[in-house]
Parts: sequence; C-alpha cells; structure tokens
Amino acid sequence: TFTPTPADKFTFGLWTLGNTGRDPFGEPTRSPLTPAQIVDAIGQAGGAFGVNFHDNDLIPLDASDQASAQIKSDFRKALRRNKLKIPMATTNLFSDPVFKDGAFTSNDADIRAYAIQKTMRAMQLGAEFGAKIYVMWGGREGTESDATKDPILAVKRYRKAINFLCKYNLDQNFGFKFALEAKANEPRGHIYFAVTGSYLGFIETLDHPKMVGVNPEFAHENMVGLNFVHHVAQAIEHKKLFHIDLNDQVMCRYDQDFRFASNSYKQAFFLVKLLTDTQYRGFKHFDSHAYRQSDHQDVIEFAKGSMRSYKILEYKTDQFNKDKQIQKLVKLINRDNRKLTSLTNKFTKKNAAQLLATNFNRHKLAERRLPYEELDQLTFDLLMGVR
Ligand code: 3MF
Ligand code: MG
Ligand code: MG
Ligand code: MG
Repeated sequence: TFTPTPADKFTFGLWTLGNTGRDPFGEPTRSPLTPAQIVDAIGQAGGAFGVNFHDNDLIPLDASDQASAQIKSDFRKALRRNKLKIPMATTNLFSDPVFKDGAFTSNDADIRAYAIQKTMRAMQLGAEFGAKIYVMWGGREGTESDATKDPILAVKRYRKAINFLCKYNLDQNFGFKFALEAKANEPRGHIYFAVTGSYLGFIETLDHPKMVGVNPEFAHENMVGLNFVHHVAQAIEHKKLFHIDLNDQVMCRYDQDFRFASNSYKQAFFLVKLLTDTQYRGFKHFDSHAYRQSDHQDVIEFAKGSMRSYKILEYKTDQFNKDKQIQKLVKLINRDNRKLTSLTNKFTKKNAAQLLATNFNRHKLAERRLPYEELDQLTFDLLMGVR
C-alpha cells in the first residue's frame, strides 16, 4: 500500500492547502481558510508529519496582540488534535509593497533593516512552535532593469543579512539550520541567485557556512528547462540538502506549482530514486497547490495524491534496484579499471608520468557497448507498470 505515515516526513505549508486559487488574471475560486482549518485539512488527508508557515500565513501583518494570541492558541489546538508538528518556518519578504524592490537587497537601508527585523521576529515565532529548519526564499531580490541595482552590491547585502541572522540564531539558541531557496523566474523580471547552484557557491562565502544549506524546489529549476535532479544531486554531494520543496510543472511555463509528479513522471522518479538511494532523511515539503478548479474536497485529494505519488515512486525505486535485467545493464555500463583509477585518483609526478606513457586505443574504447536505449525502455516499462 502507498499509505503515508509521519515517518515519511511529508509536510505541507499553510499556504499550500490554504491556496485560494487566485492568479494574476483571476479572483479566488475557493474561500480562505483559517490556519486551524488548514491544519484540519492536512490532518484529514492523513499521514503527514507537519505543517510549515510564513510568519504572515499564521499572523496577519497588522494583527493586534490579542488577535495573534487567539490565532496561536487555535493553531496549537489544531496541531494537537491532528498530531502535526512544525518542522520549518520562513518569512514572507515578498507580498507587502514595502518589499517591491527587494528585502535584504533593497536599495533602501531602512527597508533592508526592516527585512532583517521581520525575519528575526519570524524566527522567534518559528522557534516558539519548535521549527528547526528556517527557509529563506528571496522572492523580490532582483530587478526588472539592471539600471536600478548594482548586482555586486546585491550579493554583498544579501551576505550581510544572512551573516547577521546566523549570529542571531546562535545568540538566541534557536538551533535553526537555514535553507536558501533559489528560483529562476517570477515574480521579478530577474531574480538574483537564480538556481540552487548559485546558493551552493554563495554559502561558502558566509561566516557560518555549516549552518546554511539549500531548499531546492522541483518547479524552480524545471520552469527554466533545467534538470532538477542534477541540482539536487550536487546539493547532496555538498552535504547541503537541508530541505526540499516538491511540486511539478511543465517546463518553461509560468510558476504552476502543480501536484508533485503530476506532469514530469520520469524526472520525479529519478528524484525519488536519488533521495532514496542517498538516504535523505530531511523533510519532504509539498510546495504546491490544487488546480484552480478544485473545491475543498478536491484539495484534500490533491494532498493525498502528493504523498501517494511519492510512495509509489519509492516503490518503483525499489523495483528498479532489484530488477535483475536492469541491474545487469547498470553494471555493464560502469566499467572499472583499477590500475588506471589508481593513477588518476591522486596526482604524483610518478602517476602523471605513467599516465602520459599509457597507450589508449580510442577506437576500441569507442566501440564498447552502451545499450542505453534498452535501459531506458526497461525504465519506461517499469514506470508504466508493465514489468
Ligand atoms: C515560491 C516559493 C515560496 C517558498 C516559500 C518558502 C511561496 O515559488 O516556492 O513559496 O517556497 O516562501 O520559503
Ligand atoms: Mg515555488
Ligand atoms: Mg510558487
Ligand atoms: Mg518553494
């Protein structure tokens, strides 16, 4: 069966099941839900580990102290009755007009300081609910025209903000790990740190690089036609995959936030295979929403389907790894040569001299079989369930 359990560490954001179907051209198609109602909906879908939120998903920007105390108490009760936890928190640094030209990278020092203050408060809120992962998506960090902002200054400003917040994290003993989320398009004309790799480079320049990793999102790389699996693989290899946003979308379209695996079956399979084979133990967050046509009941189906598809692809991974014919081919195409590998593994003058003296028959090497058609077709058969 493909029934999820909390051990799968699946999570949803308040903004995901709470999405009302509004888009740049159309009004909402579903009525808004309170945070507690969203938690109940996630509970109804069944098997999730927890819920994530932006500060203002939970507490509206101008809420009074009394109103926010009430919201928090209702939210806590809902979490308890649905046995859901808060693993991740984040800041909304993109909706309010004050951030129209960026938050940490704004040209206005007052706005940059306000953005850092807002994040500090959101970190307090997240910590209050037990979150240990803190995601940063710089949705407004960018330009429409590069006449308007110095791109080198932007990197420096971003670094200063993250360094400050890392120190605040230590000072307050929050114990957060930060996960930086890249996005190539939308909502700015050009967004800084466009892909996961941009952040992998940036993180090494921080004061506390160990505290900071990435939160790649399937659709964010996919929307510009890139291979998401390869980006995640590099993050894993760098030990920087702190969190992941799962969803889907048709390549090179607008930001669709479709249900995970609803469109790109094959990439979704290789992603789940990668996460499974490398024993990723972090949270798997479905950062997506139901189609605009869906009603509340269908939103629950959307949540169930997200988890179910992941479980199915996990099962397919197991089948792939146990399939004798597939594994025989995998073995065949990975040829080892101990002697040569020992030469190239480490540079020494002797190894270099021996390598230079080695004769390669490149025509023979080129003739070695790579039955990739056969392997890919077997993969297809397996995914389609006819194997
Ligand atoms: C936008 C996103 C964001 C981030 C979120 C968490 C609104 O495309 O993916 O969702 O994931 O801000 O930090
Ligand atoms: Mg997104
Ligand atoms: Mg989105
Ligand atoms: Mg996201």
